[in-house]
Amino acid sequence: MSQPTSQPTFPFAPQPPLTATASYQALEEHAVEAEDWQLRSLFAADAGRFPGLTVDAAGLFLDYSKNRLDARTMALLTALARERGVEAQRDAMFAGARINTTENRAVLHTALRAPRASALVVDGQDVSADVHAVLERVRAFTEAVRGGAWLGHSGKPITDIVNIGIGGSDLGPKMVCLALRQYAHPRLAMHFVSNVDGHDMDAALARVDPETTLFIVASKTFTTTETMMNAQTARAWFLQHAPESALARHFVAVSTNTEAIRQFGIDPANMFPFWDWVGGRYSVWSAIGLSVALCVGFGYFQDLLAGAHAMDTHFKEAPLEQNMPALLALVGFWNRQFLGCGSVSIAPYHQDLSRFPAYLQQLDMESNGKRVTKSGAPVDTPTCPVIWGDCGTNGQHAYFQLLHQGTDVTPIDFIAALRPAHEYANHHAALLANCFAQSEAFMKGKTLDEVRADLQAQGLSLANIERLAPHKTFPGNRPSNTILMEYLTPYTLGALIALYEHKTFVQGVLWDVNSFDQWGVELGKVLAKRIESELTGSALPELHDSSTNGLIAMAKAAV
Ligand code: G6Q
Repeated sequence: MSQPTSQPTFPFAPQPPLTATASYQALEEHAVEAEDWQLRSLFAADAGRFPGLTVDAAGLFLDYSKNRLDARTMALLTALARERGVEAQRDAMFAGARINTTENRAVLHTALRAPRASALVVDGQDVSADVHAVLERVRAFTEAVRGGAWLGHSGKPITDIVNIGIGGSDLGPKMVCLALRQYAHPRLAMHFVSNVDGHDMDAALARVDPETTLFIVASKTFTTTETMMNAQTARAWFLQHAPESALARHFVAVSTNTEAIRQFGIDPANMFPFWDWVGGRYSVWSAIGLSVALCVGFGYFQDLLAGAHAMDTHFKEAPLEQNMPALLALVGFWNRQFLGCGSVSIAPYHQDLSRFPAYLQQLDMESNGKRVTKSGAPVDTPTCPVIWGDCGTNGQHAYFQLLHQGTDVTPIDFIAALRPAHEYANHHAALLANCFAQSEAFMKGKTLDEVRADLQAQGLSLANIERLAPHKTFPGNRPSNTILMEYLTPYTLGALIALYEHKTFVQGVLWDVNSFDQWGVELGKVLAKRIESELTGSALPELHDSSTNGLIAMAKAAV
């Protein structure tokens, strides 16, 4: 890629405010009509609702029928997507246009999972050739480490991999290694250190042996404070046990910054590069996925890429009406804009996806947690909802209470595999039963009359029935999506991640925000630098407010 120039080359004219568009106004009118809709009635009135509001793609199945919408709602939403230029902007992203306007960068994570034959050339640079050259190096390295040809300095095979990175250089690799633990190499234990909190590094170092540990310093910029401090600490720890000449067998780096890697003391031959057009939270497909490739092997890493590519192809080619990422985005947009839902809960009914909600939290909230449009004007509607969640069935015994009976309506994405990777068939039946029962319960609820009838059948007195019935009533009519796959495999996981990436992209286009920058993380970093020097130096904190001054004084007194 050529260096960014000062002038963005994004080819689209500024968008009108969302609320000024004809299709948004049509949706506002429709939302008034839809206000009293009950999901129970929508299902009762239409036997074809399930086949009509479901879609298959890339090994995934999406059921969005348990949302408070109908075919007309979807037609209006797809009209809005067209009016906002979703298809043209999608094509611009795939072609390498600099759609990240505030950083003047292309957004090409899709090129990382495209076959070599796709031959994508951007600004005269053969992107596909660059991507596949690095993939070849990842293949050779992972085969050497996994096969035992790559030895530690004292001649022993590697047993532990410590990935040092944060944010996009941590969340993706960590989530994927956990999700694909069934495919992991039996000799290799994976560790992830991200937090600048020394407890994180301390816990990892306590579990590994310097003779058989490989550290991967994963940082796009190679300047991130947390990662640099963790990498220095790991290096110093390692050098307490081994000579400097041993570093090359135990430290590799993944970055775009060769010079900083050289200065750190890692041999550039042990550096796996990527490019400025890979955003941190979209980087698991790049060499940032080195820990994944080491864990599951290059073949399965390629399957992960292939699943994502299959979803890319679907996203690029399917009409919006049958386009899974677009539909997921439009349904979420409807819930956010017209039902006023301020948060979305992610509920994987698969223990190995336990880190998936945290991964999506960054993907969605760092991408679309914005309040100005691409041209800098305030967005005239709410944008990204809060994303949170945890595994089913655990969540059912904790916060599902609020989801069922609380005052806020929170849409839920249920995610499950139809077949397990274990042999405990009774567990799997119970798991799926809970998943489907929850979405049914959120949809149907339980009316006051139904509760009364139940209590009466149990023989309660009238007084007790009236006392208890309001507490046992469920309003229902609460929206959810269900995403199913046959098995959780590298391929279906790749498709699932890409599904949410493109969903995020489509919503960003609807709101007209730049989904690919993250200026909101900067201010705290700058202030932390200043406070760190006050904590470690002798300077008295005088520049802050009384709260911050007081807290700094307490920390200094505790030293
Ligand atoms: C993601 C963000 C952010 C980034 C981290 C780590 O999109 O940009 O989470 O990944 O701040 O950055 P480095 O990889 O440069 O250390």
